[in-house]
Amino acid sequence: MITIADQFGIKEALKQLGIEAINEGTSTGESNFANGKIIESYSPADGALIGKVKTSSKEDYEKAMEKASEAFHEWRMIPAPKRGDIVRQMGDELRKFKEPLGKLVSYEMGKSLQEGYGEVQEMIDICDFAVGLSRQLYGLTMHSERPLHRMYEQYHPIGTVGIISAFNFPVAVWSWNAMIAWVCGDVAIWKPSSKVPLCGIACQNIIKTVLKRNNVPEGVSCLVTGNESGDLINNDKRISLVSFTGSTRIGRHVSKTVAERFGNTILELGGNNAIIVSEHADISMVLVGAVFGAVGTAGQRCTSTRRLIIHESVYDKTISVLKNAYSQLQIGNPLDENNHVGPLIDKGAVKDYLEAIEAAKKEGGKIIVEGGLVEGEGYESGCYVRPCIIEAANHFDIVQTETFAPILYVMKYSTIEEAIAMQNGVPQGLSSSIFTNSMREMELFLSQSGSDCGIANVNIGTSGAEIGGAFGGEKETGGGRESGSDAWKAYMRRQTNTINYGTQLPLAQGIKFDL
Ligand code: UN1
Repeated sequence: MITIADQFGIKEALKQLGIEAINEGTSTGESNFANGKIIESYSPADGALIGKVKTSSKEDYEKAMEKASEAFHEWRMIPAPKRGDIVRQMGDELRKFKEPLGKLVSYEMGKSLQEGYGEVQEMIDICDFAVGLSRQLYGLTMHSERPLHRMYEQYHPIGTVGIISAFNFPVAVWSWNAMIAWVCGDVAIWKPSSKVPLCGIACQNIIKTVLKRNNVPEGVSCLVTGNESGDLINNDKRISLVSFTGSTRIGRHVSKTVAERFGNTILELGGNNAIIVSEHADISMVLVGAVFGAVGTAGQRCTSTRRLIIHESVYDKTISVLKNAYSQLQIGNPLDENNHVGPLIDKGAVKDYLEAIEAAKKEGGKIIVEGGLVEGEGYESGCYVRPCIIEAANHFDIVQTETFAPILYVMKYSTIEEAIAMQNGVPQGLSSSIFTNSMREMELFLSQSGSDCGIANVNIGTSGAEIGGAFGGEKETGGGRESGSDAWKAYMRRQTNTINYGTQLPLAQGIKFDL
C-alpha cells in the first residue's frame, strides 16, 4: 500500500532535514539536550508514526541552560549588525529548506501544504526584518534639565529568552521570537509543543549549521523537548523573558509563575475573533475572508474567525452564500492541494469540537451547516471533522469560549454600535475585522470606541497577519506583542544614561546640598 508519507516524499524530507534515526529516538545531535524518555509523533493526516523523539530530562535542561548562559556572554559582545548578518544566513538556509520543512509542518501538524510553505515563508520574512532591525535598535536622546549634562537611553540584550510555542504554528512563532531575540543579543531556549517535536528538531538542525559556520557557540539556540521543560523554564531565574503561545488556561499559570520571580512575559493566548459583515459590505470579499478565516488550518489559528456578526438586512443572503461555499469544501489529506480542510491535531481536539457543538445546541444554537466526524477511506486517523456553522447568541458560554476547531457562530445585528459591542463582548481580544465600504463605519470600528483587539482589519479577514506589524492582543489574549514594529523592545532592557561633562555637580529638581 502506498502511504501518504511515500506519496509525498516525507522520508526524503526528513532526511534532508537531518532527521533519520526515527526509530531510536531522534535528538538534536551534538547539541544533545535530550536523553530522557521517548515521545512519539504521529501525523494527524493518516495516523502514521513519523518518528520518536528523546525528551529532555531535568539534567538535560540544566546542560542546555549552562550552554545558553555561556553563549550569552559571547553573543552579546558581537556587534548587532554582525548578529544580523548571521540571521541573514539563517534566512538563506531556510530558503533552501523551504520545501522539506513546509512538508514536514504540513504532515506533522496537519495544515495544508500551502500553509506549511506559508509558515516557512513567514520565517524567511522575519529573518529579513530582523536583519534590517539589527541596525535600528534605536534609543532616544533627551535634553537634561541640568547644564553640561547629556541624557540618553540605550537598549541592551535582556539575556536568555525562553520560547514555549504551540502546535498550530510549529515553526513560525518560534522564529518571530528567536530571530528578533538574536539580533537583540539574547540567546534562546525553545520548547516546542510535544505534539510537533520533529518540526523543532528540524529547525534546530538548520540553525545549528549556521552557528557552527560562523564559529558562534551552539548555546545561542537551545532546544529542549517534552512537557517537563515548560515549568523548568517558567521557574528559572536565569531566564529573563518567557514568550508563551498557547491557551489562556496555561497562559495564566505561566504568567503567575514568571511574575512571582519578577521575570518578563510575552503572552499570546486565546482569540475569539469576529468579522462584522455590514450592509455596505462586498459579499464576495466576505466570502473568501470568512471561509478561509473559519476553516483554514481547520480553525486552529489563534486568529481563526469564530464569529460572524451580520447586519440583519444582508443576513439571509450571507448565510446562503456561506452554505453554498461550505458545501463545496473538500476535506482530506492536507498534502493534497485539492483539499481545503485538513485534520485537527489529534482525537482530543475532535472530542472538544464535538462537545462544543453539543454545548451550543444545548444553549439554543441552531445548526446551519451540520458538523461531525468524517469517517471512511482516507480518514483513518480519526482527526477529520466537517466545518460547521451554528446560529447562536453572543452571550452563550460556548460562544464566549475559544474552541480550536472549525466552528463558526453566526449572529445578527441592527446598528453598527451594537455590532461593535458584540465584537468586543468576549473575554479575548486578539483579532477583529469589518467588511464595509462605508467610510464612517470603518473609521468608527478603528476608533478608540471601536474594536478593543490587538488587530483590527478592514475588508480583510481576522487571520493571516503580516510579520511587519506587532502581533498579539488584549484582555485574556495576554497583552504581549511579538514579531514586527517595535516589539523588539520587549527582548531588550532599557537603560537611561546621564553624563555630566561639566565641573560642577548640580542636583536634579534644583535641590541644594552644599557641603
Ligand atoms: C497563531 O495562530 O498563533 O495571523 C499565530 C495569522 C498568522 C499567525 C497566527 N500569521 O494567522
